[in-house]
Amino acid sequence: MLNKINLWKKGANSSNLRDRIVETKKISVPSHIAIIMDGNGRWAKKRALPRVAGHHEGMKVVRKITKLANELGVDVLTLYAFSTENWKRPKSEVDYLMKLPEEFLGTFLPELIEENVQVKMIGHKDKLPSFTLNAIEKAIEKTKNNNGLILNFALNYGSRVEIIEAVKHVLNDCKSGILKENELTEDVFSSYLMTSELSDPDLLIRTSGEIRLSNFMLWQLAYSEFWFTETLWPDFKEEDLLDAVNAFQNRQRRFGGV
Ligand code: V07
Repeated sequence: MLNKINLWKKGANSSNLRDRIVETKKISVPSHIAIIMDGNGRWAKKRALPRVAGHHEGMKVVRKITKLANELGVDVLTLYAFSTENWKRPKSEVDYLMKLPEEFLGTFLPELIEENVQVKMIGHKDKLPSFTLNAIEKAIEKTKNNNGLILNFALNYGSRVEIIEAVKHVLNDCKSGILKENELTEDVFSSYLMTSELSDPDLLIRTSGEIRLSNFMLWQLAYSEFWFTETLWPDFKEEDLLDAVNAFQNRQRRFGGV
């Protein structure tokens, strides 16, 4: 079965894609997939388009990949949409990026509700413009009772700040006696992070050929499998997600058995 998965040809047609989905679902699928969606600007530059055209194209890929992850039975899909470092980009680009959550949800929220997807967010809400935050909070509220895929957007997220804030919170709880020093375990510390309700990612995907974490989920990715591709995010296809999941499944088979 795994050999078959490895033999799928490039340039698959749609019936081939359906077959691959069926085969992939026969083996355990990662419960939590996290993706650093990189290469949108480069995609646009290659086409002599403004960078924001790449972000817009990337947004459509988010929809496609969410659908497939849900279909595969993935429990959590965390997408790094905007880092705390991204504020340093030109104002016009930041302004455009801040409009994408509203546009995405304006177009796709009815479908997400229909597909039983639950929208969540990690990151600091304070710096986000109110129209961005309102759109996201409305989506979180409208999908809070759904129990399909959790679509978790990391927005204005930075992992070191997340860890520092968790440490401060731990110190406070120790001072006030809610927590004893010797009760602080890895699991307890995890419960102080923004991802407290989520399992750690099993698989991290980063597109566009960069081999680094860029301050993304440093604590949570301690035991995750990493999968990197040269493919730019706007070019990322369903087949690429299946390649990543199949690679994860092959590694589990080889190293997980003991
Ligand atoms: C953004 C598109 C994907 C490529 C990476 C950068 C650009 C979807 C969202 C989003 C966020 C929250 C939400 C619903 C949708 C988004 C930003 C950028 C800032 F509740 N795509 N996308 N947000 N890009």
